[in-house]
Amino acid sequence: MNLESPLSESAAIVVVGVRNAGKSSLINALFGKDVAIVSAEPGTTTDPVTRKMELPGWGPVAFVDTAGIDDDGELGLKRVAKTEERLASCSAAVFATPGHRSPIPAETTLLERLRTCGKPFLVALTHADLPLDPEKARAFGLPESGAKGSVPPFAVPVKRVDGRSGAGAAELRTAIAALADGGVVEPGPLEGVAREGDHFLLVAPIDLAAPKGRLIQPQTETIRDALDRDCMVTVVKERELYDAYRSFKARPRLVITDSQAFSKVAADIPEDQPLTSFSILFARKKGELDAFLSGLDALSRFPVDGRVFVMEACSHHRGADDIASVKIPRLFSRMVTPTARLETVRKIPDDLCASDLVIHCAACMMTGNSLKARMEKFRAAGVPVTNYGLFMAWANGLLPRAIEPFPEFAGVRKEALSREL
Ligand SMILES: Nc1nc2c(ncn2[C@@H]2O[C@H](COP(=O)(O)OP(=O)(O)O)[C@@H](O)[C@H]2O)c(=O)[nH]1
Ligand SMILES: [Mg+2]
Repeated sequence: MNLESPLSESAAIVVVGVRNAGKSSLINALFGKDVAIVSAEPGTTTDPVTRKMELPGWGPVAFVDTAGIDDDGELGLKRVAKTEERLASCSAAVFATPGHRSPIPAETTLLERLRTCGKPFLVALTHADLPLDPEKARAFGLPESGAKGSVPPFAVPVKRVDGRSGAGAAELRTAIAALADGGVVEPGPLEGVAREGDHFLLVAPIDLAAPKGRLIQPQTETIRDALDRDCMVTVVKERELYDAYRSFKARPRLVITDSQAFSKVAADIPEDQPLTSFSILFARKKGELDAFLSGLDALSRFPVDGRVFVMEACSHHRGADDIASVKIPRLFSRMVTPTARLETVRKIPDDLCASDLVIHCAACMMTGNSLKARMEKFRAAGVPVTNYGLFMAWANGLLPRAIEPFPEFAGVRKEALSREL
């Protein structure tokens, strides 16, 4: 099944190995159709290809084809770097190695890398239609043909597949499904916040930047999570919020807004109504809320002409009042310093070190692991980082209110108030 859902909803399983190991053929065998380019010419897979399937234990899971880890030349090294990136952000890996050829040093290095990266992985011995190389058999704990005695089993599952005919693909799929328990599974956005029967009020601005005919990822994921937890959900635009709110018999457990509408929403609901934003929910879901909160400290000691990268993870339509290129810069100049230099970027810039702060988007299209890999880069560069939602909350005077709904921050508002008094 080829599911057209955005990447972040699903885990990613990356297929790695040396050139010509049979990685692309393996993916085709797993899907039972040609999704990846197969060629006898080494170095054919230049850009990782991603396709999804539904696997027990994983739900929709994206398979990522990669270029060989032993690729060389200038372009080749770029491809290797991309593969490394994919490896850093994946949930699990399949190590593809040709069963008919002896192990080579690049494979030993890659295997060591997989062993130490802490992610679940398994070994797929491709070319199962050809005789198994004795050395490879020994390396992966398989009995050599004709050899006597037993061999110690390899630490992770080892499966043989014929990438051309697809023989062994079903067993491989089952083994990959079984990796799910050890895989990293993100909690739902309402984890720890929702109890059965709770009512959530979602504010979803439908402006020019909204995609045609559908809701955006954080909205759909939150609605689904609320329904899964047997909660009620009401969704309104900011214009209907005032009347909708007053039509309820009881106050909602939580109001969740697009952070762009924070000020209007806060003005339309009582001061003691729990309120947060989708981007704050998602920062928490991806395990980075604490890091983004401490990034806000940079605002109090921000250099007069400091530099800020406003970083988006995906391309979206930029409306006239775009959050990244208009709203955040406007608020920044009003609330922090009018002479700051803000740049909107989509990739981590080469001169990251030269910036004083990164304001990152909600990362709703990124997996927790790929956000983590990005956060590592910011840390390594010594650049503080926060996100859109927390910056907007701060700029609108809604902190700590916007984090108080989470059990780990319960009572922060009272604490902050008593400190002020
Ligand atoms: N006999 C046999 N050939 C295979 C198998 N898997 C891949 N090949 C061939 O090996 C070559 C490289 O395969 P490919 O999947 O492109 O390798 P990649 O570079 O790792 O993606 C192609 O000619 C494939 O047809 C297999 O299981 N058996
Ligand atoms: Mg390939």
